[in-house]
Amino acid sequence: MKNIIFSIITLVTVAAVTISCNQSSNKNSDQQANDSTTIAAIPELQSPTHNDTVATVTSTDTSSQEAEKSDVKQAQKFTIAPIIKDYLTLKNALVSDNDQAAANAGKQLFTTLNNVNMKSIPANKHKEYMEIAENAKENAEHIGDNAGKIDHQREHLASLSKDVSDLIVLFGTTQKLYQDHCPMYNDGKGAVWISEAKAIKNPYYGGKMLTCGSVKKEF
Ligand SMILES: [Cu+2]
Repeated sequence: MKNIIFSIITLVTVAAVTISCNQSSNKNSDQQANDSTTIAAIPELQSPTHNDTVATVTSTDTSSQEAEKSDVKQAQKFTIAPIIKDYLTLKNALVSDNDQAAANAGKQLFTTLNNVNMKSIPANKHKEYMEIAENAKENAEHIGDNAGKIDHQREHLASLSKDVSDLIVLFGTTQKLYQDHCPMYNDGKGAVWISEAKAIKNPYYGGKMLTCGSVKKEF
């Protein structure tokens, strides 16, 4: 295995040096510095090949490596789609001034967030995801517990919508989504929400001011 990688590195290094040499036959100290930069970058460049080789060679190997491979698969599969789905149900319940449906959707969203397998999230996004998800869970829980208090549910929607926006920025979305803005909510401080449709339907005022607001961003 090491020999194979070493051979590949050697080949690539030779290729890199050859390219440098073609550019100029004068191998001065600057160029030597360039060459060492190329070499330093090689392990990273080689990693996809390395992984492929490992996967082939160890297909009959230990269960820990099998687990590692399935983690990689899960990481590729992670999507915020189930979170978005529950959020949109909640948001639409508040558009319809339906506090009970909002509470049910809040509970569902809380469960969905709790069921996220952290192993499925790429390691470099763990910390940021955790911070957003903790806040989102608290908002979802309060919305779930406050049927009969729609104004309080809407206060939590304002905070939850920021969390969902952050998740979209962090993980992307395959579904077309809009970030809308209501300038009046919270004593004129304003609030955003995420919508699946371009037409404005304001979840902060519902039937009282259904079309108040505008599209700020498209995802
Ligand atoms: Cu609350």
